[in-house]
Amino acid sequence: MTSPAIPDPHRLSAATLAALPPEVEVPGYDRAATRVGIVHFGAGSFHRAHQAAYVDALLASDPNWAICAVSLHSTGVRDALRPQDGLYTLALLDAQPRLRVIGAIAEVLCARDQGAAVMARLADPQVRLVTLTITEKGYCLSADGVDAAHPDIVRDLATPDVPVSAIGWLAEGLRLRRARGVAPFTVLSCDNLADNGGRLRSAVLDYTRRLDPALADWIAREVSFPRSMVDSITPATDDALRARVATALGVADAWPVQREPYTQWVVEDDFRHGRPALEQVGVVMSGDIAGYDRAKLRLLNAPHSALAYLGALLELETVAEAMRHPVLAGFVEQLMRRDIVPSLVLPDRFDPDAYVDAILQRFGNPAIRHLLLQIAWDGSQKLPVRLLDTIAEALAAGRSIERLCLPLAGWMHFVRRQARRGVALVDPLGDELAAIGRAATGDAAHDVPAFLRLPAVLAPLAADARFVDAMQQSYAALGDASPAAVSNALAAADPR
Ligand code: CS2
Repeated sequence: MTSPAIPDPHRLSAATLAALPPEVEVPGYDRAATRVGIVHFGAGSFHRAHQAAYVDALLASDPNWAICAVSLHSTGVRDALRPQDGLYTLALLDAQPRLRVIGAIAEVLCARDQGAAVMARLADPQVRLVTLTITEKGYCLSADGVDAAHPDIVRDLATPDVPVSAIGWLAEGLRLRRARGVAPFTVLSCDNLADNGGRLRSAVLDYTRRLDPALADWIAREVSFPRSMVDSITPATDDALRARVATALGVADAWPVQREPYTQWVVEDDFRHGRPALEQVGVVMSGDIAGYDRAKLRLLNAPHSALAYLGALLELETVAEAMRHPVLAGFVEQLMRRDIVPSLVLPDRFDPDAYVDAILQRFGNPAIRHLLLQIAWDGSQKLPVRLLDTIAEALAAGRSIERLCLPLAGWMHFVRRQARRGVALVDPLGDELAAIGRAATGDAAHDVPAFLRLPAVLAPLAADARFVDAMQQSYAALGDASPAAVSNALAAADPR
């Protein structure tokens, strides 16, 4: 990474690294000797707090896997990290917080205005792995391939050599490698989607088949898309963190990140052209990760979303606060133990009770200010992958879905409340949802069907009369969605 001509003595950078106080952990390897071996799409906080921290540990023994971090659209991370030579601080939040400077990111680019540099990295034979954290919506998925009506995909299919979507970048990078006789990179999705690798593979194949069937065949034969499960609670960066880091370091860091100390990364061991020795830095390499990703999505992410919407209606601010609310915390625990665990097919030797205990403890960590409104983002994308399979399986097994429907009804009331307050939703379907929210009357028979008509959100169950009934009952049970009404509904849904 090119440093500014005169390094800022008041800013974290390669030049100021050596003078940091000894209690701040710094990269223990020679950064100048590392080489970029990974291109990562989605340079946001989760990547920098999670995968980049593993890679930082790995670089101590193998210099070949430094990261070129790419933001697809926004220039913020690049502009913050460039003057810092890619360095940033990771705060591990616990009773005794720890600070660690991460050196794994050797280059940071914004694809929108540095397309040629991104493409050069994707075509570089030294790059053997492309990882992604682009959030659920970034995949532009349809039920079994790519959403060919998505504006970014429409655009990329028309001009595939100047892509804007992650799928378009992957396809163009792989096309170039094939044309140049370079072995393909492995594509590793690190987002919270069940079968993330499989779904990304289907989307890339569907996309390339529309452009170049021979390329699609080559990708199908030659490229692996391992599945992975990622887990670490990562609250968004705020000014309090920036101030804390600046005080501890003695220099400013424009974009530190923070997470809980707990972290897990399970990766399916399917790499055709070499891979980093991830198992040496705490990654679980596994033959079958489906059990892990199901357990995590259903037992951590689904309860998180339940806390987010129901907690927001209760006028609570953070997850830890929601876990201290006697009725909400009890409800969510019952949801996990009585409704979600029974539907799970678990990996061998996986103890669901211990897993639930650990998650409840993590949610309650008082050292973390994890805003419910952050988790509430993108509900139209998150809720289906977190809750719908559990509900479908409960219906098939003849179990009650009463408690499982309450978080969904909570989301609908939340959408309505934000519309009435004039607060914009962070959601790719924000406009459609705001229109439904504004037209909502509070009457379940009127409001619920409007949400169910949205394509691709609750659509897979929208024709099931048992689901529609249960949703209307849950929505009605939440009444006017005031804190008192929500508390009553949650207490009534808890049979203890
Ligand atoms: C959260 C996740 O924001 C959210 O939707 O549920 O980001 C969650 O914190 C992580 O998946 C934990 O690994």
